[in-house]
Order: sequence, then C-alpha cells, then structure tokens
Amino acid sequence: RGPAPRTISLIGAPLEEGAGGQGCSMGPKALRIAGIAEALAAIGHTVNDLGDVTAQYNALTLSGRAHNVVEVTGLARALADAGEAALQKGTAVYLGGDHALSFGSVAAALRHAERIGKPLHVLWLDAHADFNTPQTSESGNMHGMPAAFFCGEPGFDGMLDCPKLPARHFHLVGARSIDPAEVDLLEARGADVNDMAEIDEFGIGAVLRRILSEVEADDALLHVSLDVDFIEPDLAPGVGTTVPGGATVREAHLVMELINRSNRLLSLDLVELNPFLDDRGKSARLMVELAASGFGKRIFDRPTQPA
Ligand code: HAR
Ligand code: MN
Ligand code: MN
Ligand code: MN
Repeated sequence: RGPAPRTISLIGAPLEEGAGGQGCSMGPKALRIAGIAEALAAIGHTVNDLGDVTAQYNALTLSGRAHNVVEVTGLARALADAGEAALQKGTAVYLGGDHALSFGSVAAALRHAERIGKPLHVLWLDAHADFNTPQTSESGNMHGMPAAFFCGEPGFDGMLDCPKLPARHFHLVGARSIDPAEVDLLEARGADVNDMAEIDEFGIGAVLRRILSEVEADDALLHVSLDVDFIEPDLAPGVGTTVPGGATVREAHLVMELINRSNRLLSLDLVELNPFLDDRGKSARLMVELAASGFGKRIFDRPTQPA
C-alpha cells in the first residue's frame, strides 16, 4: 500500500542570478539526472516534467541593493504563471535554481490558495531566513529576500503580483545564520522561527508536529521550500552557502515523512543545489531522496547497498 496517487508537475527553474556565485542554473539538470521523475513515479504518482520555464525580461529597478532584479523577476513571473497552471492539475515540484525562484513558486501557491479559498502556510527548511529586503540586505543577493517579499515587506514594487502570506504562517526551520536586520524584522512581524538550538532541545519531530498541527487547525495548504543548506554541509556539499551545524540525513527524512503524513502538501521547492560544487552527485541524490519521502516513499523502501 502506497500513498494516494497524485499528479505531480516538475517545473525547472534554472535561476542562478539570485545567488552570489554561478552554478545553480545547472540544478534542474542535476536533479533530473539524479532521477527525480523516476523516484516520484516509483511511488505510484503520475509525473509530468514540464521542462524548464523560459523567462521574459523587462526593465525594472528597485531602490536599495537587489542584484540582477531583471533576471530574477523574469524567471519568477514565468514560474508563477507555470506554477499556477500546474496547481490546477495537482502538485508542483520546482527544480531549482537558487532560492530567488521562490518569489515565483510561493506567488503561485498564494494565488492558488486564494482561488480555492484556503489559507496557505509555508515551511522554510533553510540555514537562512531569506527575509532581507533591498533596503536591509548587505549582499544584495536576491536569494536572501523571497520570504520578505511574499510576507509583504515593502521594497519589491513592480516585481510580481500575488496575495501576501501572514508572517505567522511563515515557519522557518533549521535556521543558524540570520542577519541582525532579519532577526528584528522576523520578530516584529511574528514569523515562526525555529532555530537549530530548538531542534536540538526538543527534537525535529516535535517541532514539525507543532507546525503541522497549526496547518491542520487552519485547514490550510502547505508549500515547502527545501534549501540544500538546511542539511549539514558534509552530507550535502553541493551548495554555495554552507553553514556548519545543519540537519542530519535522518532529521531531514523525518521532516519529509511528517510532511507526507500531513497530506497538506501543495508544492515543493528544491533549491540552491549547485552541481559545480557537489561531490559526485551526492547532494542531488539526497535532494531526490528527500523529495520522495515527502511524497510517500517509506523508509523501508530503501535498498541495502552492496559493500
Ligand atoms: N542572509 C544572507 C544574505 O542576505 C545570506 C542569504 C543566503 N541565502 C541563501 N538562501 N543561500 O538561503 O545575503
Ligand atoms: Mn534559502
Ligand atoms: Mn540557505
Ligand atoms: Mn493561522
């Protein structure tokens, strides 16, 4: 017996202009080579790979620091439209691409949730909060900004239109590198920040069960954004922004298994994979395994590896 079959659309988002270095544009290809479509189909789901989105670019400037806002906006708009269409048919999995793609993927989830009259919650599995604005960002890298955008912070005028997420529906898990301005903003807005110390103290299962019970109590949909750097760097080296002290393979699997059991998953981002920095596809394969757990692959479905 497997999970209820879903129709899953894979949407490639080869964005790297939101990150500080190059390489994430190769992420979608690496996730495909690592077998994302096959892994989800093997669980019993119908998987449609829609290919990579094509961006169209229009002039735009923001005040403050926001590098490559034209490239990020072009990709995000195309992704929001492709995602919105995919969500009418079922579930979307976004193959990243740096984390700025979530300007578009979360916009799609917010538009869809509004259309069907349900609230949305967002689970952000990340070492970082990605809650900077062009005014607060030290780096100017837009992969550090999507959560501020979709929670309605000012400074993103003209990028793309979507309903806003109440900050208390933004659940950050795994954080261990938050900028001072982000700390203030997250606190002021009432975001749900769960850092690694809380995971160590209470266990990641307890943290996730509390979050998922809030989603359940709201009868809400859930968008999950999985950043490679959520995981301990030795286990997932294929990312440009490593921070020691991340989630273990078991913790990350448990998160995804609990998400599957909640039966609330609307869409999933797989972001920040940088194949140029990876170790023989290790991080790409782990991301595929974690996605499979999120869609009902059970822990006893794994093969024993020969020595
Ligand atoms: N907070 C830093 C900044 O804004 C680092 C952000 C890094 N973001 C990602 N995604 N890699 O989590 O520049
Ligand atoms: Mn991130
Ligand atoms: Mn990160
Ligand atoms: Mn609520």
